[in-house]
Amino acid sequence: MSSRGEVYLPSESRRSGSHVPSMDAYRKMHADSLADPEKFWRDVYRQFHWETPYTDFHSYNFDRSQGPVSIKWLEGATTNICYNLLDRNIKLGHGDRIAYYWEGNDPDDYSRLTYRKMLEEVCRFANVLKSKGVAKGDRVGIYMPMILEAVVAMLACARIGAVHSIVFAGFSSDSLGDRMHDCKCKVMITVDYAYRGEKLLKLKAITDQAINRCTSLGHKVESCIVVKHLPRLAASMNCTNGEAAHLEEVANEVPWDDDRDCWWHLEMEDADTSCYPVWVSAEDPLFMLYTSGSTGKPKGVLHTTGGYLMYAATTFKYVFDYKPGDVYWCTADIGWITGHTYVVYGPLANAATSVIFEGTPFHPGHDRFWSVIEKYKVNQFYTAPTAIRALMKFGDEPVKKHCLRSLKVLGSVGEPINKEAWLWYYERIGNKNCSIVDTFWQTETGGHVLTPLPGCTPMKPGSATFPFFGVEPVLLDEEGHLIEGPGEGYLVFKRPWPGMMRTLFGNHERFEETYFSRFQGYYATGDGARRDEDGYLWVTGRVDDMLNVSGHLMSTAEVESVLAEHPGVAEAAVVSRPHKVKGQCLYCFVTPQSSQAFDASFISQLKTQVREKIGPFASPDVIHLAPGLPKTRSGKIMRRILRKIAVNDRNIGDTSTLADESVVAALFKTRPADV
Ligand code: 6R9
Repeated sequence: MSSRGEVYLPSESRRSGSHVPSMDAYRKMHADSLADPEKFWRDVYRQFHWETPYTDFHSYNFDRSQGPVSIKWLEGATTNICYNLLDRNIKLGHGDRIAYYWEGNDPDDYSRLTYRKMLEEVCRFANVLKSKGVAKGDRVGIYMPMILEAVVAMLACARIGAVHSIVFAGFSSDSLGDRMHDCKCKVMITVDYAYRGEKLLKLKAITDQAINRCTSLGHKVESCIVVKHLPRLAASMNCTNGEAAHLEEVANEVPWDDDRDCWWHLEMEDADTSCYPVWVSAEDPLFMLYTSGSTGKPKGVLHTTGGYLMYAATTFKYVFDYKPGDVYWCTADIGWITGHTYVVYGPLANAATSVIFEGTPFHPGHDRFWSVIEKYKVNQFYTAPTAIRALMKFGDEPVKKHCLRSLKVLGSVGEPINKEAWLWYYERIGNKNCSIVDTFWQTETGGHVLTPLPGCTPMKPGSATFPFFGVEPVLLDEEGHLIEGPGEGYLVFKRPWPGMMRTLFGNHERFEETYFSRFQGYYATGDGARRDEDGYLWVTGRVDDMLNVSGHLMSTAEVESVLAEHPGVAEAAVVSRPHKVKGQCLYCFVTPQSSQAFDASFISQLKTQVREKIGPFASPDVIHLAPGLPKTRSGKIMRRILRKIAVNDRNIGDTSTLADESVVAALFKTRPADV
């Protein structure tokens, strides 16, 4: 590859072989996809099995003044996504192909699964779900680590038309319980224990607490299916006799309710290995996935079947330039949308071979990612800027220990990637020979919406470049006027693409309010973006009260409400502050009750409370004593000023709307010494 100033051009050899060989080809395909969507997507549609064909290709309304917002693709068509991912690929002769190489937390713990074996397991588990009374449309909760059973569980749901609702296994029991209650899930699937790095996680115990919370909120989970994971982990761990005995003891201590709980392996023993797929409508729900909302309560983003299948398949193929025989690895957890679309649905729709990894980048050494790439000869690697930044800290030595020559495409997702991290990824990991795909998208978008294409798009470090096929981004100013040409504004989309969400579970009103009320006729992402002179788009980050810590999106409101629950807290306000590794971190201003001492124990109680109520990734970095908070005369907290105080920037701008200006000086005085 060569670089021209800030632009990095794909090399000649890479260009000739890629699915989209040039920018001219990209521009034509993109223009065609907008001019005649039916023609464009019909070619994709034809690759899949539809039990009945569509009658109405596509209809939508983004404009609330014209009636309810609605998005529909392939109405009249029926299909089954699990059938398309497994049975169809087996019929095409890919039965013996490896669907997943599974790599455990411990390097000695690994296995693999072919497409044929995967189908067998999925059918068996689909039958288990049926035996628990799960039927089409029922919600099934999943709270699991990155093990093959998690994928099996997802596809088993899809096979019988049930809707999976996965909660990341780093969320606390309260967060899990609230989500179970919101989606009214009938069955939960979890594991006894899991290891993350050196830490033992008691997932079944957390699930039990969550089920209790859910019951107290008025919804009863009928069954809980538990994978016995710890004993097999222990077997591969090279334990001393003493450690092994201890783990066995722990394994036997799993909390249990005989009426509700059952073991996965025992249920699977007698289950039939075939299960006829349930044909569902293209617009029937496939899954829901919670994402943070700026008012605090998480939103159950709902995705449907037909359009999502086409979009996951197409983005995977083009954005990773996947070719048969390639080995692809996405490090995202299945608890996030990236894990749904680019660990499971996209790769399997392309009969791809993937690596699925249960561990962390730091265990047993800081070279774990690079050693896994070498071990499986990974061709496409997809991870998050926060991981890249964390690994950069250890320098080049861990990288140099491994041969990374198999790599062709390097992906980034979750937050803007800073130039320094981009260059390190490009030079040290990709050896200046790989395309970097900085993919911008959201839980709501279902798949990539802004992204370079490998071997095609000249790259600029930090820019997500151009829209994917079928996507029409627009920048708007405060008043909703179009920004054409170079400029910065609100990033919105003018029309739906097939993989976009359809609604928020059980709350279409909130769906319309959140995404379609700020600008009439547009889907608002909540992000800002800049367009440069060459037409490249640069996502600048959230424009609402959301923050992105290590790629985990959360709202300031949700953290504030947890802090406010502490009896010693009178008021709390949370803002984000830039962080070298995490991208952003939580900076919390807390006004204690007059009787509450602001001491180390109080600070640690507050931090623990946030970890326990939301999850360890939400742990605040700073708790700042706030004698008062800067407010407008109407009582609104001025976060703009708090963000300045958090970075010790005294240039706070206009303060004319402040009710009490002395508050600001007081806050600068109480800044903790060590931040
Ligand atoms: C896929 C995912 C969505 C938010 C999104 C934006 C940020 C994601 C990005 C990016 C800049 C990128 N984001 N990818 N910002 N460049 N390449 O992350 O979904 O968890 O819903 O987060 O993440 O702020 O709005 P989700």
